[in-house]
Amino acid sequence: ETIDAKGRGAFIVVEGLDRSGKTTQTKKIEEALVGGGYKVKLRRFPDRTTVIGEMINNYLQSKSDLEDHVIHLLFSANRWELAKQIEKDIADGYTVICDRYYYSGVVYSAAKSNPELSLPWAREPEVGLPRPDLVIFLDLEPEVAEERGGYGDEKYEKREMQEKVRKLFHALNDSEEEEAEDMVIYDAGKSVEEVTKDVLQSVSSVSLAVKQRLHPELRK
Ligand code: FDM
Repeated sequence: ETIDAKGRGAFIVVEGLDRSGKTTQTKKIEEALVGGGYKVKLRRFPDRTTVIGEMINNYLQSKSDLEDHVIHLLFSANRWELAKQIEKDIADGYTVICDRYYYSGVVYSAAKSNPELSLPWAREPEVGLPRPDLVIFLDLEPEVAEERGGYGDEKYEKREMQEKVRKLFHALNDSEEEEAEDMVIYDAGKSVEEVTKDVLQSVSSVSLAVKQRLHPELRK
């Protein structure tokens, strides 16, 4: 008899700057959880496979130019169009590991320093989306990111932007907002193995807490 048959899965988000090893660590978390007998689904935002995702992709590759509020709302709409599916997967017992989520959404838009697009404005469209059980922020100095082979050539992969984004991630983590409660910061400047070790400590305790039904409901 399996008492966990109807238990929900955990919702885990990995956030970070470009080159911080998000994608690598997401895969490591998946491996560890699958090894521990958990059912896992991976996701990433932006999800470029939808119609909205295609518009975002064109913007990031500078094939189209969009007004700051418009692209912000498209990133948010891209989460909303997949929110029900994420809720369903979690209810079905899958642990969902997500490479970027609304923390990137808020911080990258606010980093543009458009006086008409403040951080509080940026948060508003995200209200009501499924709230993660854990957000891992992989922190990296932009200098180290550049040593790691430099950035790609998408829209935001510039030193100045990365520095602002990093400051805003820290500001969000130091704020009174609920985002701060969810976030754990790890130094992504260490070796892949060391970062994985750090990250898995948080992941294990959160997945176990969810499995033991200490947090029965997914929050919004
Ligand atoms: N990004 C990502 C945003 O500006 N807003 C968002 O809501 C999300 C999810 O898109 F520069 C930015 C962050 C990054 C770019 O992300 C593409 P990936 O992880 O490199 O695909």
